[in-house]
Amino acid sequence: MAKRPGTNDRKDHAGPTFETAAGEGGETHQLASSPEETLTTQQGVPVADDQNSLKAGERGPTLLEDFHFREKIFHFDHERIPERVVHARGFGAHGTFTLAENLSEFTSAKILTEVGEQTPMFVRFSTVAGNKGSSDLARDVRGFAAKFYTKEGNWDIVGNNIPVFFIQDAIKFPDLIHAAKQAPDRGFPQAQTAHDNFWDFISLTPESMHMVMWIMSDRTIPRSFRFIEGFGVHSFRLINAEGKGTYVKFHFKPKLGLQSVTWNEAVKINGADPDFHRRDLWDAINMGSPPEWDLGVQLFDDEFADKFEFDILDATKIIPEEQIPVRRIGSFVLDRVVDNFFAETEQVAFCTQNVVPGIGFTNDPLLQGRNFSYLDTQLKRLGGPNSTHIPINSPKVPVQNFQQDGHMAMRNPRGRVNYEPNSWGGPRENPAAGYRHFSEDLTGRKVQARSATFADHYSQARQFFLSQTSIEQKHIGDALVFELSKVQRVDIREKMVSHLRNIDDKLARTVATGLRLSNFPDPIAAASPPIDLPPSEALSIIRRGPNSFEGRKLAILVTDGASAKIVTALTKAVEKAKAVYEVVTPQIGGAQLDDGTVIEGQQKIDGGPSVLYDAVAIVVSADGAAQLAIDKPAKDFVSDAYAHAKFIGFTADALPFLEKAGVAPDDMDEGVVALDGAKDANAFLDLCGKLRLWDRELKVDLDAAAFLDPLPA
Ligand code: HDE
Repeated sequence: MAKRPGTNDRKDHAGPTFETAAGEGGETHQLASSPEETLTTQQGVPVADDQNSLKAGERGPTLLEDFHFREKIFHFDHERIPERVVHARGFGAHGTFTLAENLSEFTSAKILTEVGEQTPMFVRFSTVAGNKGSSDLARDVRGFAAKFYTKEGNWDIVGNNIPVFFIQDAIKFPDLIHAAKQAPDRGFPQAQTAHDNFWDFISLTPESMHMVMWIMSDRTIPRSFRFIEGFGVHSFRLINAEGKGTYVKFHFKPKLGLQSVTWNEAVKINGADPDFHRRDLWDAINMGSPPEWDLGVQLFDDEFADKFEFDILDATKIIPEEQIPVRRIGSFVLDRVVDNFFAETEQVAFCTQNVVPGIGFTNDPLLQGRNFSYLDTQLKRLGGPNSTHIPINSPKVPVQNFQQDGHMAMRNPRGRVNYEPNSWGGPRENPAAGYRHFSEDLTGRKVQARSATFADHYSQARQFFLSQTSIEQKHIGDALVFELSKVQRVDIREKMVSHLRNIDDKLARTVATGLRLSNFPDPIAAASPPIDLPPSEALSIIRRGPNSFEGRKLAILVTDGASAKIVTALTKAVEKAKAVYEVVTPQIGGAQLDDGTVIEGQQKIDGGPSVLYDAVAIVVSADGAAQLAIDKPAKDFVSDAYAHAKFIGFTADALPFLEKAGVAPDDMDEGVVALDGAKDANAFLDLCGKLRLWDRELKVDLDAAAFLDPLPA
């Protein structure tokens, strides 16, 4: 396994590859020497000149007769399709799901009953609010949509990395998304919720308070797609061979554990590498460390549903894992990047209604609305009813029906018959193998109403907050203060604090202090008074931390004359920890170590700030330290790593540089460690497995004051 990212672009492209040609003169111009290499038009006509359009004289007007020029520009003009109305920015990869446990007691779906069966799949991760070109580290929910190409057709779990949602009824979705995305008059702000419209809508929507706790937590600034959970959110239904139904919630659990960055890092990563998450997944897969998740299910019946404190049809509620454990029934690995981003990641079309026999729906009003929405949106986005003809959306089983024609039809049946029943032959219904909807008794009047069982908006929000470690609670407070400080209307800030008073009074006071509210508002009247629920460990990221540096990335900052022995020791320790490293140098050409060898740099210091890494090692010579001590990006490299509570290793010669960067001997804690030899390198990597030294954050953050000492009760 290669241990260093950045040199891993695949060389095995299928399809044509071209040498680029220079302009006038053509000294570097490579010409085709065989028909296979020959550039053609879309009609297959060979092209002789792709550098100059046809003109009436060298300085004359371009002629309409130039069909190659016309076709090339025409095609370019039509390259874009509408971006997704939500989840526009995404990144996908292929993988395989393997079933480990037979669920035939609950479902007839082959993918969930044939142990050992390997099902190909495609996953698209996304942010929700930003446009296609927005930055990866926006504070936002991450979409986690999976398409399983099963033997019985395609099954999609169109999930998120948060198990609840903002709203209870799909009719509010356009309002939520309008409020979150850029304002219609000015077209900004995008890819963020820190603005008046979003918090105005939220402050008037008490049902979103549980989700607010999740989005203000570190879950919305993940370190990598590889370190996020996924949730199907709604209660779905499994249906067994006898037609019996069992409720199910789907979970994806990352094998490398959960991890997030800090907000200050997120802001800086967006500048340093707006593609941070996509690059991370691309590198991990291409370097042979493909990420894996377990597929888990929470299974329950009507008896549980009737006695559970909340309505299982309410998508603003979880079922705590302590109440119904997550059964891990199989796992999936994402081990193949796409060949073409547009063809696969952009054109993939998910739909909650893509289910296979044995898997069905419940009456969750959010799910019901989604079931309508997805097909509709694909029609707009992909331009016609034939999006299943695109390879990424095509099932890997035969498709046989009498649907025909339409834009870009690629799957065109042969023969005379295109209706059913018919006397000619062709595909027929199959009552034994075909999809059967769950047979459910339904009665009721047509009403536009919300069930009273959906009325408790604060209890699980409170449970989530109280289940966090204190540093995670601080981050929730910080995020609320940050977001509400960008809200101009004081009444909206106050209204949010009124809601927080129903969740946790210390949190409400911390936020009020952080905002310097002159008045501490009363709690908002709750439709249903909050109840106290036991905390759930599974809700905290840090409590479940992996305690391992596996899959993480170390930066080794190296100058000329640095110790070759320490660099080698570190790279070996990284390999042992199943992690990766990058060498950061003052110039990209690399650095000459004290044994005369030259080490290649993957990043120049100002292009590789420490926010891009999980831990840093400063391996420099005395001269190197003196040079770095005057360089602002080099000093930021150290001071940011320190402020972001990261583990820092250093060689003795680095001390004066560290001091200039604001890490004086007095500031050194157990997270800043000297590297003298190979043993130290191994111990340092073990320490890095803790990922952060969170206590340090309280020393270096002004907002800690509001957290430690909020308004008196
Ligand atoms: Fe979606 N959602 N959504 N959503 N959603 C879309 O479909 C919609 C909701 C989710 O990578 C759209 O293909 C409605 C919850 C993901 O391609 C659209 C409602 C959850 C993706 C749509 C919701 C999701 C989408 C836009 C409220 C988590 C990206 C483009 C009832 C469980 C899939 C598209 C991808 C995409 C509608 C709420 C997840 C417009 C009406 C809750 C991961 O159809």
